[in-house]
Amino acid sequence: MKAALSSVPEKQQQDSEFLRDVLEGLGGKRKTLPCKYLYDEVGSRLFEDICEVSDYYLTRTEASIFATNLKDIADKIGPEALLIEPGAGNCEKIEALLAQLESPKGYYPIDISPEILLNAERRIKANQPEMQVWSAVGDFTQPDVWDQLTQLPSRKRVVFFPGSTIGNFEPDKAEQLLELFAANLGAGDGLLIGTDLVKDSVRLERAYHDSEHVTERFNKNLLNRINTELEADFDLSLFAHRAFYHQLRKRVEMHLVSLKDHSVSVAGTRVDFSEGETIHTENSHKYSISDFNQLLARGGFRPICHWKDAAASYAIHYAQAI
Ligand code: AVI
Repeated sequence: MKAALSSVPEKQQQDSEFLRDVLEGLGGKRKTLPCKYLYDEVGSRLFEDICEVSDYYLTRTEASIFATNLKDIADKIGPEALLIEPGAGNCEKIEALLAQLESPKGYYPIDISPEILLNAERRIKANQPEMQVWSAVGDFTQPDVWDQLTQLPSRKRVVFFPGSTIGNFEPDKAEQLLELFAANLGAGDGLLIGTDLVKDSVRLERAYHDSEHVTERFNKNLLNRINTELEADFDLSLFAHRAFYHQLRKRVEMHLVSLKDHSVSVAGTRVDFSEGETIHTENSHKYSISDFNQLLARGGFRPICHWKDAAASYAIHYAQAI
C-alpha cells in the first residue's frame, strides 16, 4: 500500500501547487479558485455541518434512498463483489451496503488522508471483522491509486461514488472520471453513483445559501485558508457569499463577491478587486435522469437502473461498464 504520511518535500510541493493555483485563479479576467481547496481541516468539518442543515437536502435524501432500497441495490450488485470507493472519507455511507451484500470479497477505499482511512478501516473491522479492507492513499483522479486493484480477487468490481460528488466536476472532467472508473473495471462490472436532480431553483439556491449560514462560512473559509497558508491579507468582511442556479448550465454556482473596490496581497502579489467582482469557487451540476444516462454512456457505462426519493429530488444510479 502507499506511504502513510506525507513527507516534508511532499508538503512543500503541495504548498507551492496551492500558491500557483491561487495566483493563476486570481490573476485571470474572471477570478476563480479550484473547489478542491475548500476542503482543509476546517472546511471538511464545515462540509460535515452542511450535510446536517435542513436546507441542504442532498445527504439525508440520499441516505433515505439507500435505506429504502438497500436490499434491491445489494441484489443488483450480486455476490462476491469487491467495492471500491473513491474519496471514501470516513467510509460511513458504505457500511450498511457492505453488511447487506452476499459474500463480499472486500472493500478498497481511496482517500488523500491516511489518518481518515486508518480510522475508517478500524471501524469497519470492528463492525465486520471478516471484511477484507485494502486502503489506497492518494488522489482518486490519478490512475496510480487504482493500480493495486488488478491483484485483488473478486467476481465483480463495483465503484461506489455517492454524495453527488460527480456534480462538482465540469461535464468534460466528469466524463474523464467515468472513463477512469471504467478503465479499472471489466465488462459487466458496476458503478453505483449518486446525483442531485434538476429541480426548482428556489430549493436549489436555498441548499447552497442556507438560513444557518454554514455554507457561507464554508465558502469564506477558503479566504481564511489562503490567509493562513499563503501569507495573504483577505478581509473576510469585504466579501459576501453568493450561490445561484444557472438554468442553462444546470448548475449551482458558488461565488465570493467583493463588496467594494480594494486590493489584497497574496504572498507579495497584489490582487485588485472591484466592487461586485466575484471569485467563482465551486460548481455543483444537476442532472436529469436522461442527461446523466447520456454522460454515463459517454464515460463507458450502460445505465441499468436508478432509485429516487418520492419527491424526485435525488437519484442513485446503477450502471455497468461496457
Ligand atoms: C461535495 N459536494 C457534493 C457538495 C455539493 O453539493 O456540491 C459541496 C457543497 N458545496 C456547498 N455545499 C455543498
